[in-house]
Amino acid sequence: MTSQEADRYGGQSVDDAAASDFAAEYAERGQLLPPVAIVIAAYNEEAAIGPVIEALPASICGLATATIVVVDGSVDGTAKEAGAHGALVCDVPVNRGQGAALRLGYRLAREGGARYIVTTDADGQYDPADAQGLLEPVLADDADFVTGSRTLGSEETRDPVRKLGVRLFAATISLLTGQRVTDPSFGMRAMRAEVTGAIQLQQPQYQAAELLIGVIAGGFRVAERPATIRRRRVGESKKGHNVLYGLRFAGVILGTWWRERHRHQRVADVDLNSSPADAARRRAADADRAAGTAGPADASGAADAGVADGAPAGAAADAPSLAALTLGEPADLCTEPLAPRSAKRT
Ligand SMILES: Nc1nc2c(ncn2[C@@H]2O[C@H](COP(=O)(O)OP(=O)(O)OP(=O)(O)O)[C@@H](O)[C@H]2O)c(=O)[nH]1
Ligand SMILES: [Mg+2]
Repeated sequence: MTSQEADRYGGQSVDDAAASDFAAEYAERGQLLPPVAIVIAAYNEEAAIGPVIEALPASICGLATATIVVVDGSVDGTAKEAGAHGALVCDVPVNRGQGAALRLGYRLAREGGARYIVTTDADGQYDPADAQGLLEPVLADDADFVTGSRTLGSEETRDPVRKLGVRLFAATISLLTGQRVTDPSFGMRAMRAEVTGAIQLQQPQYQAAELLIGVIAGGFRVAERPATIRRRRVGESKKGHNVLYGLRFAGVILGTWWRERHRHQRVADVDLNSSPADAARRRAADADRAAGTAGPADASGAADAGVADGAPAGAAADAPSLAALTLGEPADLCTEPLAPRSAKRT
């Protein structure tokens, strides 16, 4: 991938420069993170970010937390406020979007040695108390990725279009992937940190569906737990109104599904065209590599490319629903993937 293409797919050079500034600014504090990193993307959230950070728990399920806030191109005092309230702040000079900011935050979390990542938003819509219920299944090794669900929990909005949109997109993703999903756009989630380095994340803004379909496609164990979403009380949505939001979200669902389908198909084709002995050797090598690379440090290498490949070659055959739907993706976007610990789904 050329550097121009890398920038088009989300800005590897921007990520690298920001990560290097972050490392220089925080030194050991950024390199020796506690087990749980809470990652927040924030854009012009000066009035909201402080109370959000203050309300976050110092530990979740007994594990200490650190908060990483990725601000990009904000024109207000978001970065300063976040820092003043104790977060580690990565202040990127250009605005790229929530997806790019989260991807960078995941990378910083992995490179700092965090074992688990929890995401939330800067606008106070999510209840910090829900984080525990999301992390528990990951710690219990029942899931690799747990998203909150307003459909299983509660929501304050009375906007019928929003409500319908969430249910429609949930049904679409469930149908396309074979994994039952009830809320594909919930911003509070918990996951094993390395999962974020093992999937391809190239959406600059609307990452939620790409992340969710990516982890399902990667054969990771996905679960949902009831959670709450409130109305935004401070500031306004950065993502446009319902119709625009809906159209873009739909585009990401279909685009990601198509991409992952192609990828799995290509892996399946390689297996079909190999002799059984070659295919077995390749799978054994994949398994060995996965066993040896299933740590945060290695996973970060994939994300360093700005786009990471989440469809572990050896996992294609282990991801039944996606094996049926897969088709391909440009080779230059691929990096050595990380295999899921199991294809079991919850
Ligand atoms: N760093 C960064 N963060 C962003 C950007 N756009 C949105 N965000 C953050 O992403 C989070 C979600 O953005 P919102 O605008 O609330 O979007 P949403 O919650 O998906 O949708 P709403 O229901 O309309 O609020 C907030 O913390 C925003 O500050 C961006 O361009 N850069
Ligand atoms: Mg919001």
